[in-house]
Amino acid sequence: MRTPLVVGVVNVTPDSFSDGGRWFETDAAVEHGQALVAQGADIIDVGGESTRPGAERTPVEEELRRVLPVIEALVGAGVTVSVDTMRSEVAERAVRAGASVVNDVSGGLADPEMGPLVAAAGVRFVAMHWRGHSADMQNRAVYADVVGEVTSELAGRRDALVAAGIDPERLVLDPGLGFAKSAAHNWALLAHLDVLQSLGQPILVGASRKSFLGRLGVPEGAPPRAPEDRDAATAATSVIAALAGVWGVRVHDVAPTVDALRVVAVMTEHR
Ligand code: PMM
Repeated sequence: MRTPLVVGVVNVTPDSFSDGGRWFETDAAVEHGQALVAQGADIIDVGGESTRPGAERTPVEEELRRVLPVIEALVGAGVTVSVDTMRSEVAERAVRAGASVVNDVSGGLADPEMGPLVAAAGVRFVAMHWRGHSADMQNRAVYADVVGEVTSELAGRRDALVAAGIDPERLVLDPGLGFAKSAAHNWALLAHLDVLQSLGQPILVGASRKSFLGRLGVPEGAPPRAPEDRDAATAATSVIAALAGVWGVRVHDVAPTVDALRVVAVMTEHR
C-alpha cells in the first residue's frame, strides 16, 4: 500500500473558515507554504477564493492578485504547487507561473473552459464533487444514497473531463466533504471510501478542520470547537483515508497528518 501524498493548504483569503486572514499577505503565505513543506507536505495548494458555506464570489482580478505572487515564490523555491480555483483564467495564469496541479472544487462545472484548458496544459486536475456555488450549496445536500450518488456524479465528471481531453492518469477525484453535504453525509463518505476507490481514479480527501469534526465530543447545543482544535481529529481522518488507499489528503496542519501516516506505513509493513 502506498502512503497518500500530503497536500498542505495555504488560503490567501481574508475569510476562509479554517484559517481566514492568517496568510492573506503574500510574504506570510509563502513562509507558511514553506513551513508546511518542511513539515512534510508534498504539494502546496494555494487558493484565493473562500468557498465556506454562504460565501460570495471573489472578483477574478482580486483572486489573481492574491494567488499569483505566492505561486511564483513557492515554485521559485522548488515547491510543487497546486492552485485551488474554479476559474480557467486563474488556472491558466497559475500554470504559467509554474503550478503543476489545478484543484477545482467545482470539478470543471463552474467554468466550461476549465476542462479544455487543463487538457491543453497537460497538468494534473483535481475534480471535486460539487452541486453548486457556496452561497446556497447546503440547500443541495439532499441524497437518497449519498455514497452512490456522489460516486456516480463523479463518474459523470470523469467521463466529461476525459472527453474534453484530460488524461485519465492525471485526473484525481474528490468526494468534496462539506460541499452540499451534512455531517452524516461526510461520515458516510469517509466510511465508504472503498466505493469511491472502485472508480479506478486516484482519490483526494479533504476533511481538514471541517465543521463535522468540530462537533466531536461537544454537547448538543454547545458551540463547536475552533478550527485549530480540530487537527487531531483531522489526523484521524488521514488514517482512515490512508487505510482506504487514497492518492492524497488535503490538510491545514501537516505535521500531525505526516506522523499519523508514518504510523499507517510502518504498521502496514508488518502485515
Ligand atoms: N475543501 C476546501 C477548499 N478546497 N479542495 C478539494 N480538492 N477538496 C476539498 O475538500 C476542499 C478543497 C474548503 O476550504 P479550506 O480551504 O478552508 O479547507
